[in-house]
Amino acid sequence: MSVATFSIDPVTGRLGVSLDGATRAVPALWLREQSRDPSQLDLVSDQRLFDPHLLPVDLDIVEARVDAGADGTWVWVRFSDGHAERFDATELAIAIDPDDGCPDPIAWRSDLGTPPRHDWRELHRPAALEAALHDFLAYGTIVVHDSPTTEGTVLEVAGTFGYVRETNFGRLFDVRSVPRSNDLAYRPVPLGPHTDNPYRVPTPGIQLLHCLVNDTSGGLSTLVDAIAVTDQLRAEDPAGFDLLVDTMVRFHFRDDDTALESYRPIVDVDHRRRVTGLHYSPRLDHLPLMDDERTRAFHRARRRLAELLSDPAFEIRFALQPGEAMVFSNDRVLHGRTGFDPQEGPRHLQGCYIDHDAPRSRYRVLRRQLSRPFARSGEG
Ligand SMILES: O=C(O)CCC(=O)C(=O)O
Repeated sequence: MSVATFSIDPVTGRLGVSLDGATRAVPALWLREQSRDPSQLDLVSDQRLFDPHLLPVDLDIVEARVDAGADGTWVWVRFSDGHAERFDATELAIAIDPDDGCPDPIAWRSDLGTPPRHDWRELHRPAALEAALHDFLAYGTIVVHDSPTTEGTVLEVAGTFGYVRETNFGRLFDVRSVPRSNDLAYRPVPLGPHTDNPYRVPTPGIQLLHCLVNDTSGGLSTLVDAIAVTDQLRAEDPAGFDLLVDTMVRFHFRDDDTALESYRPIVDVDHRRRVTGLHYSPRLDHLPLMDDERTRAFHRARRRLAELLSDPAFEIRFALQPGEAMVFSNDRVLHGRTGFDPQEGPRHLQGCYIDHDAPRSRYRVLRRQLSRPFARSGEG
C-alpha cells in the first residue's frame, strides 16, 4: 500500500501530493476542509465548527511549505481566506487513504474447513473478544462454542457483539419444522445458499443461529464466501459481473401482517467496486423489464453466480452442535442447510440479527483499550 507524500513543486511553488507513482496538485478547498485548528474543529467530538460549503469556491493556497523534522513532517499553508495552518502530513495521508481500523476481508473457499471457533466461556475477556471480532471481520463468520443450550442464549451471544435488531419475525426466531409456516426455513426442506431478508431496508447485517438440539442426521449448515465467489465471477465474465452490480432487482415478502419490499442489486460493491456482499434469494428476486439482450446477459451471469455458490470448491459444510452459535455476515457469507427428516428427532435453532456497525466499533474500542498499535487494514 503506498502512502501519500507531500512536496512543493520547485517550478510553480504549488503544493503537490504523490500517490501510487503520480504527483498532482493538492486542491485548496480539499485541504481547507481538513483543518484541525481548534478554531475550526471541536477536538472533543471531532466535529467541524464551520460549514465547508460556505468556503469561497475560488479559495486558493497563497503560500505553502513542507517541513520535515524530528517531530514528523508538517505541511504549512496559508489560504486566500486568511486562514493559516500547520497540517500533520501523516494525518493528511490518512485522510487521503482512510483506514477504518478493522481487518480487511480474507476471501476463503472450502479449504477453510470450518469457521474460526471461539469459546463462549472466554469471551468476557477483552483479548478473547478482540480475537473473535478480528476473525469475524476477516472471515465474515465464526462459531461460538460451549454456550448454554437454553432458549434465548442466542440473544446473549448477540449482545456480546452488538445490538439485537427486532423484525416481524420477533427479537429472535425459532428455526424448526412447522407445517404451513410463512417461510421455507421453517420446513425440513434443504435450503440453498442465500442471504436473509433481501426485501428488508436495511437488510439484516449479521445473523446468529444458535443450536439448541439437533437429533437428525441431516440439517448440516452450509456457508459460502461471496467475496471468493464474485472474485471468480468477475474474472470469468466482467460484463456479467457489472450487470449484477448495476441492475436493481425487486425483492418482496408478504404474509397476513407484513408487506415488505425493496429494490437493490444482487451484488453490492463499495466506493472502489470491491464486493461487500450479495442480496441473493432465488425465491424472492424479480427482474426489471430490460431489453432482450440485457435480460439474457443478466440471466447468464446470475446462473453462473448460482453455479459458483453451489460449487463444493467454495462451500464449507458442517453439523452445528448443540451449544454452538454460528455468527455470520448475512450479506457476505451466504448460508444454507441440507434437508432433514423430522421423524429422526428434533432439530431446533434460534436465530437473531444484529447490525454491522457495532462489532466494528467494539473491535476498534477494544484495540484502543488493549493499547494495540493502530494497524493499517489487514495487518490485524
Ligand atoms: O436451518 C438452518 O440451518 C438455516 C435456516 C435458515 O437458512 C434461515 O433461517 O435463514
